[in-house]
Amino acid sequence: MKITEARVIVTCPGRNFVTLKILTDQGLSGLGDATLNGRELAVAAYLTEHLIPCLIGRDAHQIEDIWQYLYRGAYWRRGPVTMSAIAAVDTALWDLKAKAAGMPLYQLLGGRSRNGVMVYGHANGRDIAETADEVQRYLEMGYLAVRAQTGIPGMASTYGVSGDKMFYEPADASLPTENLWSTEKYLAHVPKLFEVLRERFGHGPHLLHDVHHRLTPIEAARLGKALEPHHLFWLEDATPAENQANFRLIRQHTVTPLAVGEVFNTLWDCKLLVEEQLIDYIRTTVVHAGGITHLRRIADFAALHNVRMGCHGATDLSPVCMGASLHLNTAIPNFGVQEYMRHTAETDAVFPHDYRFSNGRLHPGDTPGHGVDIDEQRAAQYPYQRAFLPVNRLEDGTLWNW
Ligand code: KDG
Ligand code: MG
Repeated sequence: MKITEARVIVTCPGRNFVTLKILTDQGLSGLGDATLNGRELAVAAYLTEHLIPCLIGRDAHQIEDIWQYLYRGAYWRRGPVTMSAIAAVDTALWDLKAKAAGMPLYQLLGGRSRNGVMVYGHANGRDIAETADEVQRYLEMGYLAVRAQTGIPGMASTYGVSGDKMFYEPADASLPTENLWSTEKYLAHVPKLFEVLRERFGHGPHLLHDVHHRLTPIEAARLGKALEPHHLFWLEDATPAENQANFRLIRQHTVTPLAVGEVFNTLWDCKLLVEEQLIDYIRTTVVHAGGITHLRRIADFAALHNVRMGCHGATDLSPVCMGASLHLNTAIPNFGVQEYMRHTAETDAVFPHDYRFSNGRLHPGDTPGHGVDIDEQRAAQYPYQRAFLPVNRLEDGTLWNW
């Protein structure tokens, strides 16, 4: 099955998505997500200029060899732009292989290990009462796991709280918005949220929280300890993780489970965290960590160390990434949870898909491939619009982590 053509489709049905479509001499086509929020055109150019010319004429079945060719062969390894571009090629090739086999992708990855993929939704509110009502709404929709974020008194905005409850979109302006951050105000408030949630909903639902990289290691340890009575499913991105050894300090102080990795691109970014069991869930995704081929390698490595997968699934990862992720999560032994931030109706119409939500779980469907398509005519109606993620400053003006 020879690759005859590949093209990059950029579309903005409310937010930007970059999709790679690979076509073959057998008349089959495969799709891969290449979306890197706020840096979309860098990946599009990497694909068009540097990867697509190397693909034409290759055997689409040689997924591993093509992965190695694009990774080792480039000399320049790793990084979000490179790995998202490689991921798009890899995902499209797995889609093609499964279509050629006439099987849903999870069958090629080892078959079904579970009946559905537990997902968590995003509850958020301007204050604790509104967040608690939102948690209730998610539980009524059937969710078994809910992430809870709340506005902080004295802060104009914070990560994870938005006006639009179902479709949170932080890339909100054609130049970065500037937010202000106070660690003191945040640390004083967040434990109260989980106290209220446990009082109201008991210990049945899984509750999660995303710090979004804003604390230092010792502050993160303090928060983890304060949250212990409320038994979180996980505390996410408690501190930036470039220096993986920082997590030793957090781990020494708290038994609150930790999740990290949505900004990681390779196994090397998470090696120490996993090897030393400094985290409980690894959040790398199909699109930002080299596709199915590399994410499966991360999952296998994590499984050896009792770390489970908790893939990133914000709206800036397209339905193509979600479809592929659900197939992987259906097959692997060490699945934990999948984030599921719903896409808008416009996005769903551009990307018709087979996956379905029921009773707190997503089901990947059984059509051959990963089960996600693109309506190119509809996609063409939504031209690219530059959009940036915000930046964050401390109250004295110091640039901080968003
Ligand atoms: O593009 C950035 C978002 O994907 C990120 O802010 C979302 O932290 C996030 C999450 O956990 O979904
Ligand atoms: Mg996050």
